[in-house]
Amino acid sequence: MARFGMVLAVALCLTISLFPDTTTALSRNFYSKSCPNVEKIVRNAVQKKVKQTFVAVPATLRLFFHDCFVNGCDASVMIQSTPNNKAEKDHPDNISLAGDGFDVVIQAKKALDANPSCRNKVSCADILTLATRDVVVIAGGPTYEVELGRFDGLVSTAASVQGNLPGPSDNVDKLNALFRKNKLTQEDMIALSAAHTLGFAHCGKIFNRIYNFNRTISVDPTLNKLYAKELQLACPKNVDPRIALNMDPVTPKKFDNVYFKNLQQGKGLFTSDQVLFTDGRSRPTVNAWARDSLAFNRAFVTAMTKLGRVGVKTNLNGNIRRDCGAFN
Ligand code: HEM
Ligand SMILES: *[C@@H]1O[C@H](CO)[C@@H](O)[C@H](O)[C@H]1NC(C)=O
Ligand SMILES: CC(=O)N[C@H]1CO[C@H](CO)[C@@H](O)[C@@H]1O
Repeated sequence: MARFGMVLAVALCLTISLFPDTTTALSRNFYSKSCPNVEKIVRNAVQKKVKQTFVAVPATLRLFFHDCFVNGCDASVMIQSTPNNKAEKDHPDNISLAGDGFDVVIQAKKALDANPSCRNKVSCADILTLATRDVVVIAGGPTYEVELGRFDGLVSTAASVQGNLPGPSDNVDKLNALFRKNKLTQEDMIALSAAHTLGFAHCGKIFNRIYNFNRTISVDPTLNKLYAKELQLACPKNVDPRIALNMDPVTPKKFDNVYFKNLQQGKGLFTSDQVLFTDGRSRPTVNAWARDSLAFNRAFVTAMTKLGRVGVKTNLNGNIRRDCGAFN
């Protein structure tokens, strides 16, 4: 009987290792043997890059989100297009994936590769995940342990972006549906949306809210009146749609819960931000986190950790890229 139990246990172990469950394959000490200083090396490279340009902070955070929502957190967003393959980064939705986010990962990879034991041991997907935590901390956000062990994806196509990223005019139903597809709840969605406490957006994304909302009124009535005027000044009718605006008009370089306080005052930049307050289903959460920044920080850490588990690749359907921008 004991013998049978043993055989069963061995068989179970074999099954588990042959078919790794992608949600449990991640661990905090994945590189403890192969590259024990991975966290420190990445953090130093990120800090160096951010000292050169703060833009790297929001750029990295957004890059991580776009990577995870399209084909999983597998650095597929980093792949450069080739004559034969139009990659994810060349889909029009990428327009503000600022080059500095890509460069954060490239610089951190360079620093890792300069270390003989880490050389080509750490996936680009994990580097991006670590760098994202590091930029959040630099901007004043909460720190958290990062799960590691993602492998880099073997596929990246512009076509795969279509329909997988939220748009600035989305309502709560649309946002919930997209996030649910990635096993994220409405609370996760609201917490992650607060990433818009940092960074920039382009005038072209908000023209509809400040000039021709619909056939009867020009300005979105959920916009704070004074803020709408400011936006019209910053984005006059025929301005270059590439002109950039702060997403958080109050503390644009600080990761904080002011995002939610802004929503309470009608100062959400996008429709997709403001609806979190106007829709009665999400408003209680916005109010709670506007009041309690620690509760928000906890929810953000939970949501980022779950985001980091989306579509993770294993050694069976991924690898460790030698160059984050190209397949091996
Ligand atoms: C909830 C639905 C979301 C929508 C509709 C949305 C949409 C957008 C859009 C349209 C922009 C500006 C692009 C431009 O004008 O160039 C933007 C910027 C940004 N988004 Fe989101 N986003 C969403 C969620 C998220 C999430 C979950 C994160 C990260 C966790 C995120 C991080 C950022 C950051 C940091 C920026 C600023 C980028 C920069 O300054 O380079 N967004 N987002
Ligand atoms: C325009 O928007 C306002 C405010 O949301 C709404 O009351 C009105 O019915 C809309 N008009 C049209 C023609 O869609
Ligand atoms: C940064 C980046 O890769 N931008 C590209 C986004 O997609 C547009 C349209 O396909 C390209 O023209 C940009 O070069």
